[in-house]
Amino acid sequence: MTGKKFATMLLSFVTIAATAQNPIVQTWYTTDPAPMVYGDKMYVYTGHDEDKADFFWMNEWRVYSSSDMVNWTDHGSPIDLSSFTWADDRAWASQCIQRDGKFYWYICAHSKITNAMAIGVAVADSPTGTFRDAIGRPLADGNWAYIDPTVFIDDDGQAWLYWGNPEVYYVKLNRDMISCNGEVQKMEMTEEGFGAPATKMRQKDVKYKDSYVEGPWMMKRNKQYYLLYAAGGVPEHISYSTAPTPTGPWTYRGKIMPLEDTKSFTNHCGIADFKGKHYFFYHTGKLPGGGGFGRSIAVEEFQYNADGTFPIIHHTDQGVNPIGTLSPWNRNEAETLAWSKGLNTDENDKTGVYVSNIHRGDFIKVREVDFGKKSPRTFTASAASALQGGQIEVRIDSLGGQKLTTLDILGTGGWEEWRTFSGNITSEVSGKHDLYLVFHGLKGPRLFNFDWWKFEKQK
Ligand code: FUB
Repeated sequence: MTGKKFATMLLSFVTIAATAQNPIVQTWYTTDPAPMVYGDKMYVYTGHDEDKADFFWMNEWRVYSSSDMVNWTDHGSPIDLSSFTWADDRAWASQCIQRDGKFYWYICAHSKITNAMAIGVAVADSPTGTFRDAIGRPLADGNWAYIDPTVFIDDDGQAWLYWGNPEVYYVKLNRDMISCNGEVQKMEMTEEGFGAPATKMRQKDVKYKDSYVEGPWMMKRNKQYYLLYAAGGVPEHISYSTAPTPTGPWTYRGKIMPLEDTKSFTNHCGIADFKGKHYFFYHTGKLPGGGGFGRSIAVEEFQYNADGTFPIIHHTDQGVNPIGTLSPWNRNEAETLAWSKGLNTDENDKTGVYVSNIHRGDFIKVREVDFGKKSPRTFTASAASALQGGQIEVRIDSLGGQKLTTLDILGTGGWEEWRTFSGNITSEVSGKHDLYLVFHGLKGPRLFNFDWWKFEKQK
């Protein structure tokens, strides 16, 4: 890419930042979103495409959460391939579910036992971990079709696990969620059920309505079972089928997210209801440098049609509206953000997750920061720098908006040697604003790492 083309691309990314909420994570490429509501938060479990990948070379899974659907907190990578002694490659799609106070995270990965793909499960006491392999071996192993698990607990308490490319497999789970009740079954893939019969039954000269590919998402609504999935081959769109029971017979219902220029030839969806709204998660290739192997998760709000069918959902840059506010008086993690440019996150056992790879001109945008009636007196940030540090310029409403202060960050003697820095607020602010933390310093080197920030009120 020429320098001019890259500069133009970056400029449009910064311009989009004025309004965009999609992709919802900008610090890493994230894939295959699986939403889960727990408590007053929406969690999203994702895969992670490596930078500059030329295949789905994926090593870890990640977790994000939000209480307002616009500011997302990065909880890092609680599990990776090394969490499963039997896995050695392809940390592909996954889904987590809560039962009896424990969190079960179903994943797929390449198995070194069978040299094929396998489905595994990790368990934790909290939605963000610490997760560990629940059984030390796969739940189902030995088939290249064993990818993309989706888990679902029916109203009668029966848990079901589904997965598969290019056909759907399923099994009942025992109440413990970590063992199977019976043999793995293959779903009957009929033309009526999925728009085309199973791959080997298809006739060359027949143009089918649609076809199941991968990425199933199982859910139930008003006594009806819904199976959503990536469809149509490469490139993929999202379609769905419904059934009166969890195993069929299925009726093909049509497309949900048709083919659009998302810059990703795969798509993968997940649905969750949160605070009275319906959300559709999916992925695109729309971060700078992204594409088919550099994907990013996104979300849209939607309404079901009156008859319970899905509407057509288009991908947008705008994403969803905020459904909450953020208090500036709390300690806010730097990795809780609505938009950012140029940054990554890192983590260690002591600090947890923090914002890293900060260079001059990078920034964080935090939405819906509610100062109420009282203007703050000081701004405090925790940062660390093995070099000379830099500055955090604190602005509201836009990148060039009203400046509240400029905070000097000094060298602290190490990238994880944290110190707090405070500065006086130099102009008045009240009410709800988007907050911009803009990073300045020497052009070129990394400036500092950033762990958290807060404002303090006037006495
Ligand atoms: O992310 C790797 C693979 O790409 C997933 O398992 C598929 O669903 C597709 O999104």
